Amino acid sequence: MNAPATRFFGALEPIRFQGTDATDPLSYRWYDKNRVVAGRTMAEHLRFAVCYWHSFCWPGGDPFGGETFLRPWMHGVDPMEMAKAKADVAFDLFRLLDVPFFTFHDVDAAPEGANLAEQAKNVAAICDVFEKKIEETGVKLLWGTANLFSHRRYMAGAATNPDPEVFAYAAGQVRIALEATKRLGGANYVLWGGREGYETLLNTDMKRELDQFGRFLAMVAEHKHKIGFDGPLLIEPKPREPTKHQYDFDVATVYGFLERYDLLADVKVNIEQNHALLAGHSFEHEVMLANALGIFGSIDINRGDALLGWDTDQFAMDVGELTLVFHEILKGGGFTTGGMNFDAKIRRQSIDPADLLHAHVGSIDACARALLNAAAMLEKRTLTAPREARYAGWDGAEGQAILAGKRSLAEVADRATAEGLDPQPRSGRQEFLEGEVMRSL
Ligand code: XLS
Ligand code: NI
Ligand code: NI
Repeated sequence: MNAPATRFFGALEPIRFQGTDATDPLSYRWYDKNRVVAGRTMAEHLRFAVCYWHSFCWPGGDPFGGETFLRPWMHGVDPMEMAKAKADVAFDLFRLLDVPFFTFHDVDAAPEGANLAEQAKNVAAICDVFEKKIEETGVKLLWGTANLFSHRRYMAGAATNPDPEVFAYAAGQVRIALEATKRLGGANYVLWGGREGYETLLNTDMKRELDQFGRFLAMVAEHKHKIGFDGPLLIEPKPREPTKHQYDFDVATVYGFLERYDLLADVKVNIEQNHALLAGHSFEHEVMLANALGIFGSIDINRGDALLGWDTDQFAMDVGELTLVFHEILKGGGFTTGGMNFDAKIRRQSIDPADLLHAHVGSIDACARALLNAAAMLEKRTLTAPREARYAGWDGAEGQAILAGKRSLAEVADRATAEGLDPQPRSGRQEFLEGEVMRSL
């Protein structure tokens, strides 16, 4: 590794699995990448990715104060040289954490162009750098994306902007980012509609905006096929922030949108814990629903704060919650192209390079513990057996006939009347199940 990267994290060796007796805080106690759990290695199950934006681009500011991190690669004069220095540090972190993937927005990695031609040139130059580093390190791209929310041109949205010229600029930016993702062998392409929503209905035509958004995604899907990009497009639901209302509100809303605009064949969802909470759902709710609807794609792993109503994007450390999430992920068959992207940021006071390491190491181990717990619960059928028993009536001949559409309302009602049905309520056994989960952690 070259000099600036080595200077930033010091002369550390990659973090290794050392077992639960280890005392070194920079070791994995549970994440043993080669350990086989439920038919796959932990690395194959978890498919961890480090995100570029929070870990290397965010300077530690908040609405009340500026940067606290003072990263050397944010304080140079030549933007392209700074981008290259940032890439050195980023790939050094990937190496130290021994994670298989990374993710980035176009403007995280490359200096933002003053126009689309310059944007294409800058992204291509960073792709040259990334291509070499991917080749050298074996770290792969989980997904790429375009930032269609930070620049002031996007203040009223990108695809949903009232000005079609903004739509056109966004199309230009997505084409560049999608083609870069393909060039770098990315497994998916993500679209988070950060400002695809509204601040006030007083100036908004929702029907137009939804039609624009649907058309935009259809164009992205067409282009994906045209260039032969194999991975799915992933929409990342979020109900608000920065807009008051975002159209990709939650998994259920996104499903309805994809169905209406005939996009289900090409688009799945990238679910984020903090976004689920903002929408009034639990993380496992969003995963279970995406599996039920057949649109589960990938995870942005982080956590919100129960006392704060915004997207705090903290590193996920709650093994109990993660166990329930992994239970649903494994039950659905696990990841295919998706993975666990650390869309999480260290706190404003976590100013040491080591804080970036501790954040990822802790969260990686939390996910590994959750995976082990979830696999054991599935093996013992801790939740699946009681769930199946609860719905067993539906597996009988009459239940199946109803579901298959072989009974009318009148036929069902006539039978219920003739047989004098008097069904008795049964316990939902919630506390028993909560105890079972607790005993599995
Ligand atoms: C913001 C989103 C964003 C996406 C990528 O809340 O989580 O970081 O993951 O654009
Ligand atoms: Ni995210
Ligand atoms: Ni987020």
